[in-house]
Amino acid sequence: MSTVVTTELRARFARRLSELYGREVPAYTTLVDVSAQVNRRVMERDGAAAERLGSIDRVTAERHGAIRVGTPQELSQVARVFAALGMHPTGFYDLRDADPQPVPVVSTAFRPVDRTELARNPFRVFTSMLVPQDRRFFDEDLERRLSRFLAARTLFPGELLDLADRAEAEGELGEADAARFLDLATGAFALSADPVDRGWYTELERVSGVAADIGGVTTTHVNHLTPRVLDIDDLYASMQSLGVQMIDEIQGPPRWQGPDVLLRQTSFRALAEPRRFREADGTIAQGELRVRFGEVEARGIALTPRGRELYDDLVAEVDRRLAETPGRPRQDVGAEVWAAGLPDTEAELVRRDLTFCTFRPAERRPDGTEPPRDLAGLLDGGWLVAEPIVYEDFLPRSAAGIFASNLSGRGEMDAGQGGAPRDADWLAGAIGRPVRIPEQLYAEQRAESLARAAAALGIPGG
Ligand code: OOG
Ligand code: NI
Repeated sequence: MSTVVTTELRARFARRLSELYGREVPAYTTLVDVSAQVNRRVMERDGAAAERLGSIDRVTAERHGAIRVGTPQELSQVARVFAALGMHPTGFYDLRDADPQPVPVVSTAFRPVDRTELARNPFRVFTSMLVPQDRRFFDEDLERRLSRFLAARTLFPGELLDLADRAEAEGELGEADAARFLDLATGAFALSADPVDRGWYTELERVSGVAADIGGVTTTHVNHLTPRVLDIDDLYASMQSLGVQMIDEIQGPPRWQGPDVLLRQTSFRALAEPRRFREADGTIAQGELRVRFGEVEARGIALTPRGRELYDDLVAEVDRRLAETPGRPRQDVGAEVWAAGLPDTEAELVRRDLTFCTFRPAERRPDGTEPPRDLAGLLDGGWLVAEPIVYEDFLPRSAAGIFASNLSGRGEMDAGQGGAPRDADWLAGAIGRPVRIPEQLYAEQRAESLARAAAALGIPGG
């Protein structure tokens, strides 16, 4: 009997989720179509350079999803489903103190971690977990009722989790089990027709729209699915000319003359979707909620810790200048600050240890001489070629911005300490799985490539 291995399960799941979301949110299909048009335009315009950060096949198929859960138990169940798909918790994002708008969640991303798997299918899911214990958002009484509500619901059926555990342990499932697993996994993220308790939802909404979306209902759902584009400025303009209202800004780095780094994202506003409500008197009424939206992203080169520090300084500088001269578009100030603060070529970014890359021996090397022993010499002398590593992760400020731009009210929040410390180690303990650190993964890839290249050039010890 034929089997379906992890990579294929992930690719099929990504397709199934995309079909589901396209049926549920038709505007998503428009976004995917426009993204494909933009990518075709960039391929025609830039030729081979367009594929510098990933083959057009990878980029066209590439999506990230976003989901939201309520408890560490739910998160560890989600982790089992994603492990079956070869997706592992990577990165930790605390959005509770995000500037300018805090959100009562901590997040991680489930994604493939090695380069071959990413190249085969890079599907990832930004996954947020509510923190009802945080006193800036929830008082003791609300925390107690919220926790009781969350503890009483089941997001993932036992059969799904059993199949997930088997797929993780064996690295594959038989065709029939794979089909069943994919039905159940996709179904777990479909929008439920169950009525929403109006009073409870509204009470949570006063604290935060995200708290209501997570803890105000008995199920979970995919919040958005994000295609990747090669030119997000073109995408933004194209969507607007189709009459789709986009959020005010593209989040992340500005458009500038240098190579794309990290991640630029934008979204269209959440759309009203019909939902059923249970009113205080027990009757069921039709209503609507606006929680699900469309997002699109352009991925750039991963920054080293040094590059990230510089990036954070540039962001702070842009904020400072905007505070001094309000009214100027962030994009303009950003481009100006970036041009002054960052080298604008890939080679110079690598030389200054600001971006991550892998190294391979050049096809045509200098002959008759010994290779130098230092990296700069090897690059300058034409012995080694650097290839950029694409950023596979997320940005907390952009994530909070994406959350915030799609909330109707600001919610109520107390100042001061929340009293619920959370970090990557806490998360790892809570779900019983290691949480990978993105910069470490990139650094390992670089080190491995360097060791291989050194061996190929006959340099001892790397
Ligand atoms: C997640 C918002 C963040 C991203 O790509 O940064 C996000 C959510 O709305 O659940 O999706
Ligand atoms: Ni997203």
